[in-house]
Amino acid sequence: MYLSKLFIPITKDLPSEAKIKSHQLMLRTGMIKQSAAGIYSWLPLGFKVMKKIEQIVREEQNLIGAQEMLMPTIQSSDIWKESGRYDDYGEEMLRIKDRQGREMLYGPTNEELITDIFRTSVKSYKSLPQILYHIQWKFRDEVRPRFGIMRCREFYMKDAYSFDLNDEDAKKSYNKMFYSYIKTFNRLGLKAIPMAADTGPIGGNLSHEFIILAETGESQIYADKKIFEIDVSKYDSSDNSLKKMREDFSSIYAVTDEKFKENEFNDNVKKDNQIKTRGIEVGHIFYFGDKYSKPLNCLIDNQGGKKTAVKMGSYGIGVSRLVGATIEANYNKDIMKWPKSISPFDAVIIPSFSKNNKENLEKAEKLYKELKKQNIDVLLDDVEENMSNKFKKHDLIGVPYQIIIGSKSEESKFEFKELNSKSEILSLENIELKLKK
Ligand code: 5CA
Repeated sequence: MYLSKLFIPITKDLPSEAKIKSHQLMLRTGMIKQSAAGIYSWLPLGFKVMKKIEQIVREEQNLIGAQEMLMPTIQSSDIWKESGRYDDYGEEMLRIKDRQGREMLYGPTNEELITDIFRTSVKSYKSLPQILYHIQWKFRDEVRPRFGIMRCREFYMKDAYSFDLNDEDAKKSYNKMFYSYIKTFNRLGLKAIPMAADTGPIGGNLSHEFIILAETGESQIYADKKIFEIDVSKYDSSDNSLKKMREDFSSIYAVTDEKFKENEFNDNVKKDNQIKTRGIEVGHIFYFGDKYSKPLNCLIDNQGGKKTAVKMGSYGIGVSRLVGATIEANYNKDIMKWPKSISPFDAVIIPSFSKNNKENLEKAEKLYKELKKQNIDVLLDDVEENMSNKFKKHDLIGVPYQIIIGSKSEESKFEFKELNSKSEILSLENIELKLKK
C-alpha cells in the first residue's frame, strides 16, 4: 500500500475526552472515528489491526477444538424472559420493538441464545463435550462509555460456550480455555495475568479475569511478581497438565480490588514481590453449571437415560478492546511499536526525496515490488515531506520495521531499522529473512 492512497485521516486536534494514550493515538492516526457516544467506526488502519487480533483469537480457539459459528446481533426477548435475565439485566440492555411490536434486543452476550440452539439440537451425553464460539458485535448501554474503544457501547467480542455432562468434565473445558487464553495473549505480545474474579450478571461461582498491566486500566490489581515466572510452554493439552497449570496459577496471589484483603496480601506476598498497579481486563471466563440450562430446559440423557441439565461455561475476549489495550501496553515516550503479530503492516519503506530528485522514491518502489512478491505486507511512504516529519508520523503509526532510503543506503543495501533500536545496513535477502522470522 502506498501511504498517499491509504485512507488514514490523521487528526491533530484531539477532543478533550480523549484522556488516555490509546484513545488519543487511535484518533490521531485515524484508526477509529466516533459516530455517537461509545459507538465507533473502524477505519482501515484500525480495522486491519483488529482483524489480525481476531485471527489469532480464532486460531487459538480452533486449536482447543472450539467450533466457530455466528449468531445474530438482534435477539428475541423471549429466551431472556425464560432465563430471568430480561429484567435483571437492567438499563445496560438496549431494548427494541419491531414493527409488530415484538420485544427484541441488541445482544449484550449470548448465553440464552446458545442454550436455545443447544436444547433443540442435542439430546444425548454422546454428543458431549462441545465448545462453540462466535466473534460478533455486542451492545451494552454503558452508563459511562469512556476511553474510546476500551469501554464503549458497541464492541467486538469473542464469546465461547462449553457444554458438558457433569462438573468434572466442565472444569476440564474451563481449564482448556484458561490455557488457550494464556497462549492467545502471549501471541498478541501481551502478558495477561489470570485473576480470580466475581461473576456479576453472568453468574456462577468460578471465574477468572485476564488482566494486562497498564497504569490507565480500570481495575486496581494486587499480585505477586512470581506469577510472571510461570512458563506455560511446560504444560501440554492433556487434562492433568491443564489442571496442574491452573493450580500453579491459582497458588500465586493475584486479585482485583473486589477480592483484595490487605492482610492476606501482606501475609502471602513478600514485600519485594508485591505488585500494586492498575490493569485492563481483556478476557473473562465463567463456569456457571446449570444456571441457564435449568430454566431454559436444556436437558440431555445421561448414561443411565436420566434427563440432566447440561453444565455450561462462557468465555469472553474483548477483541476490539485489545486494540486499545495493546497500545496502552506498548506506547512509550511518544513512540508506538506494534507487536509484529498484529502490526497493520510488516514494514514501512521511507525514502527521502523531493520534487526535483525522485531517485530514492524510484529505488523504494523497486524494493516495494520485491517485498510484495515475497508476500510481505509493506507500506511505502511516497508522501513528499521532510524526513523528520515522516519519522514523527511513523513513530505514531507504529509499524515496527522501517527501511530508510536516504544517504546511508547503498546500491543493493538498505538502512533497516527496528523502532527503538539502532539501524543496520542490510541486503534485500537479509531484510526478507528478518521480516519473515
Ligand atoms: N458472556 C461472558 C463471557 S462470553 C461475558 O460477556 N463476559 S464479559 O462481560 O466479561 O465480557 C467479555 C470481555 O468483553 C471483557 O473481558 C472485555 O474485554 C470485553 N468488554 C466487556 N464490556 C466491554 C465494553 N463496554 N467495551 C469494550 N469491551 C468490553
